[in-house]
Amino acid sequence: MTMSSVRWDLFCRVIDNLGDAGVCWRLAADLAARGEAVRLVIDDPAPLVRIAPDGAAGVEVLRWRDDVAPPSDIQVVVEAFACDPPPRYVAQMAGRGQPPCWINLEYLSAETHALRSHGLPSPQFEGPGRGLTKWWVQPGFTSDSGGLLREPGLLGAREAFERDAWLQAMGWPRARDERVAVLFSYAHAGIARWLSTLASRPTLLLVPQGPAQALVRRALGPHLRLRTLRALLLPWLTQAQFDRLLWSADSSVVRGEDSLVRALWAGAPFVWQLYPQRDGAHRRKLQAFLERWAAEAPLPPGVAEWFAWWNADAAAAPPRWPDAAAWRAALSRWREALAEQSDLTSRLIGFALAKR
Ligand code: TRH
Repeated sequence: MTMSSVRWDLFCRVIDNLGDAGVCWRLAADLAARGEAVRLVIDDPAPLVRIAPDGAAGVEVLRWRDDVAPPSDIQVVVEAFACDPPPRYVAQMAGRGQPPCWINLEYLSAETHALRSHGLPSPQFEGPGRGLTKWWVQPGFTSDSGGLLREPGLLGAREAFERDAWLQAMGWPRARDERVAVLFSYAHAGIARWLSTLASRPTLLLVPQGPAQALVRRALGPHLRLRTLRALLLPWLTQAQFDRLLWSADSSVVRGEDSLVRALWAGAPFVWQLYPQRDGAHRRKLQAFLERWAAEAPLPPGVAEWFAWWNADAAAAPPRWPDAAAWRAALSRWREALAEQSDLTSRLIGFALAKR
């Protein structure tokens, strides 16, 4: 810890999949790279073993325990996705002469009701945190939200990236005429039909770990081939490798909020398959996302249909592939506008400083 660094505790509960740990890890590593002192308190470190096996300088990972205590010089406490730090920890925060700034970091959303909650205080009138204020930070796509994670230097590294050299180094070389597609999805009833449309042109399909691997194997058979399509089922990648995988793609399918943001920064046409919710909340969330994008750059014909298809339950035939150049251009316009905004970590640091 340097003289000027601020001490942060981040709390994370892994509910499902990789996204909770993925977002918390990126934030922890980004804060530490900027000189902050960070502890990540997590109930299940298993996802980190896969996506961040080497850790990061300046980040200490602690297993969640009810008796974890705030360090004496704690200044900011972030609970991810309203995960409720242990009551004893909260009581100890409340007992401090100068309590730390307490932030609840929400799931990324473009929905208006979510945006309205950004920056709001939640005074604690009862319970172990009585007397404290918890502040809401809502990641989003506008300058009046919490913003998006974007580490310093990320876009420069993406610009300088050479995909064929990287694919070769990873052991997945591309034939000269092959386009590259990435499939990081949940299950989908129409996946075999989608694969069949991909097979109309020479394609290298790269499939990261997850349920899509079994679906692809079932649809393509043990040789993982269909006409001019060949698929590779990938091992676990670090987050830095995962980003580069998306940078290598001519198009991709991504699923949770973290891979969505990474696909945006990658800049190639992509479809976002949201985690399906019984009450259809994911459809409203998708709609808000598409409307936000369209407010920055009109969506080319067919793009919204692709997003709808990937978020539908039925095995209907996939829609016509939209014009890739128009799709990329519409994405670039939004991406450029987003890149002009400050990033989530900078906003969090500023927010915590202002509230203390
Ligand atoms: O894993 P996800 O589907 O997580 C989702 C979201 O968090 C969503 O909000 C939640 O409701 C739902 O789970 C239950 O997708 P997401 O958010 O894209 O996170 C994936 C993370 O895993 C991302 O940080 C990239 C990382 N990853 C790697 O780093 N290496 C890999 O090999 C793979 C497969 C993933």
